[in-house]
Amino acid sequence: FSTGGKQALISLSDKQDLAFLANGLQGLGYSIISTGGTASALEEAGVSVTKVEEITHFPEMLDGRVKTLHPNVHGGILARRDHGHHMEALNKHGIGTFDIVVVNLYPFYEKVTSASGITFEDGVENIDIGGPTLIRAAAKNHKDVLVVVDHKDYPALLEFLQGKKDDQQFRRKLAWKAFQHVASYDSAVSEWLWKQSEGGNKFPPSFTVPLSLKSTLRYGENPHQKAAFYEDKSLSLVNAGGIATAIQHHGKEMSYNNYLDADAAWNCVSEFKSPTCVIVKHTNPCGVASRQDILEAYRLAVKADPVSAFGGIVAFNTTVDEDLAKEIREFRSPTDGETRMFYEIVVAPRYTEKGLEVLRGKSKTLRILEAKKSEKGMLSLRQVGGGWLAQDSDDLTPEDIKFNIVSERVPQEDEVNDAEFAWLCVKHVKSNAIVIAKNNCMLGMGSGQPNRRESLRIAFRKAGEEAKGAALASDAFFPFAWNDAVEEACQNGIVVIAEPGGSIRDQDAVDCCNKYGVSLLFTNVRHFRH
Ligand code: 93A
Repeated sequence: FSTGGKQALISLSDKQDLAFLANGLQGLGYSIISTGGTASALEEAGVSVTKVEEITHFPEMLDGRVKTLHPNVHGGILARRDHGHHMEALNKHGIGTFDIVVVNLYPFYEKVTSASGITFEDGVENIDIGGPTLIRAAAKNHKDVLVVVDHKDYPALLEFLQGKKDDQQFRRKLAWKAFQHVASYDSAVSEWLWKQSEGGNKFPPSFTVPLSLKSTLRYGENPHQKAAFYEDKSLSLVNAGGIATAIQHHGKEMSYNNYLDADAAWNCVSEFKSPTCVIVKHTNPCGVASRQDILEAYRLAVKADPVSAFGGIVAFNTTVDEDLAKEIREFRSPTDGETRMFYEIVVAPRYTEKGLEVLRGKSKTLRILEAKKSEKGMLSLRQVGGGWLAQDSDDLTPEDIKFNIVSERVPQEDEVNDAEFAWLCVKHVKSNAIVIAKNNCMLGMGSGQPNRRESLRIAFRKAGEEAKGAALASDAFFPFAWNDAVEEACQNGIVVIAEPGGSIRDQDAVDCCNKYGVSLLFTNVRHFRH
């Protein structure tokens, strides 16, 4: 069974492009050795193949648990070609060397996360043992064995084999990728086992996030910072959506800040049920409006703060069709009635052909993203010096929250709607956050001030006269009421205030609202966003 010739071992669960690879290898003079399923697939494709059993002299055993775990296989992979006694040992036992190992693993992650579900036993059965062992062995001996784990690398492999000079860099890169592949596989297995043993607790003693490089970025937050963007492979496998998996249809490459802002805009707009437009600048929504007519929603979102909207990110939760695209292209800034609005990014769940065409015509640089809503129940991670903070993402919506009336004045139904709308907006504004809203439209917002009263004043400045009769939401409670934020809100014509409550001076806020005849709603839920 030792051919003395060039040998490739191929064992694949995902058999995409298998025939292309095998034909290529055979054309270059390689004999192919394969495990059962792969061998059958090759035979069907008309490629001659030797079954691994023929070199191990063992049938595949234990329902396939033991197929390639044999010295005749691993000796042929691991032997050091430059060590005489290694090669003598192979000779003595009649073992041939493998020059190429191509393996991808049992689809464990896809199986345990499949919508139809899977039993614990089936999960265990899908843990690949022989495959990672082949990959690790080949990657260790990469100096002489090429290891391929990704069908996208088949063309590069064939090209490399056709080339004249050997390149250790290429071999090392394949080995790096191989160990990455096995590491993320093992971390998926270990996390799954943790969840099975700890009743779904999200926070295991340690875990790995399988990140794969999506792109290097031109620079980071500032031009002197180098940067890159990584995709969480575990999330893309379960199709969890989010800005990382958005399709870019047009425009300049996404920058570091673009990703942050597009993420903020997309997460915010995704929360609304009726047709909504959100405009974001520096991760804060500066315009939000919901209308049955999405064109009107768009205009209102711009009007809320045209100066900030200029150069911002526009997000929709509905299809961008030709009419909407034209409106985005043509709409002139309400500040001077002349300048056409300019944006960095448009993000939406869908575009019509015409809609895309019109937007493409707006500018060469305008980035057009098609995104899928992020799943709920995700883990949110943030870095601090020397560590990471993990928490559940803030998934609560007004439907999950009780707006308890604590004032004498009972708000009217439309006022409660306004308060809920303001509440949904304030959740997406950096703390300290204040939002003033009416009739499904954000009129003003104050964000990021270390002093809540200052955020409130900024929100009022933006809302202007329109604040009269509007609702106000605060992401956290008011520590003071009299002569402070609550009284200021009452005096400025707000009719309903929504805040979490929980301050030792809550009664002051209630008394103050009663004095001015303003409705006060306690939500018992806080939406800090630091
Ligand atoms: O069951 S295993 O853990 N034991 C093995 O010895 C073994 N060798 C290869 N799984 C093993 N494999 C895996 O089988 C490979 O990683 C590959 O995913 C799969 C290919 O099997 P088939 O060619 O029969 O479709």
